[in-house]
Amino acid sequence: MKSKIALITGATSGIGKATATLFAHHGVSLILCGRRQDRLDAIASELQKNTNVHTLTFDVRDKETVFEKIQNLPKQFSEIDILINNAGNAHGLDSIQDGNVDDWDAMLDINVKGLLYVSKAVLPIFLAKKSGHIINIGSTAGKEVYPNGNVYCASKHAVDAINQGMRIDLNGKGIKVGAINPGLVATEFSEVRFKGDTERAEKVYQGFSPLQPEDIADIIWFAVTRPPHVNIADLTVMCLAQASSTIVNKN
Ligand code: NDP
Ligand code: 8X3
Repeated sequence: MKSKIALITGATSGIGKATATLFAHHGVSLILCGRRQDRLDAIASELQKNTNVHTLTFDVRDKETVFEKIQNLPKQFSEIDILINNAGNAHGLDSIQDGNVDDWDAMLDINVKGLLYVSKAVLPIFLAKKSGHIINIGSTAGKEVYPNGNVYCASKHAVDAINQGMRIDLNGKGIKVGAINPGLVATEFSEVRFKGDTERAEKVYQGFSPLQPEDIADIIWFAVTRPPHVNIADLTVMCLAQASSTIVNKN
């Protein structure tokens, strides 16, 4: 794995940052993406102790910049082997009748269209060398809709469909495609969903032991280190206390 190059979107926090840290530990060269330049710089400076790191600062909604930056990577980083489509968030938790249309735009533009733009920019590299691995970060919300989850759940159901569609269309081209679908993971996810209401965000993970971002990073590492003929197509993971999108055993 030391000769491999991985591009990770949403590497400034949570699952993406934990994955970057684990990959760096194993010597995988990294292209780390996110909007927050200061965080990318700090993470890069830490991980550069273990591996080569290049950062790309962009909003995945900004299609021109996504293509421009990925198409103009320095030679040392241009032959990407692994794409982790992780960038995304929920915005709001409201009924369909009370939902904010700007939140809807953000979730569909980031979680669905942003994932498509990054994939479309990376795919020519994979197709040219007839190899590559795409890991799409879906969610239990992409398997089961929960109350007030409407558009976030729709965005993750779309990721589920895109994951299947990618695997079908890329079949026979040497490219692995698979989704990891986490349940509740204690990251900045709820902080973003509740727009900085830390108290409300913390409550989401109280009374039980949620997944940690490192748990998901471990599973991603497992997926990318399978033998060449093995593809993890779709994997759902929850913490012990969680049984479904709506059933969580809290103390
Ligand atoms: P975090 O909020 O901790 O991380 C989200 C990451 O996405 C950040 O690095 C953020 O970077 C990046 N991001 C968000 N919006 C954009 C944007 N417009 N352009 C570029 N990057 C963006 O949350 P998680 O680590 O939990 O989330 C990662 C993925 O995991 C998401 O797809 C989420 O839906 C999914 N997921 C999370 C679960 C959970 O319970 N936490 C469960 C199931 C799935 P920056 O702000 O610097 O741009
Ligand atoms: C994130 C998990 O249950 O908050 O996708 O939607 S959940």
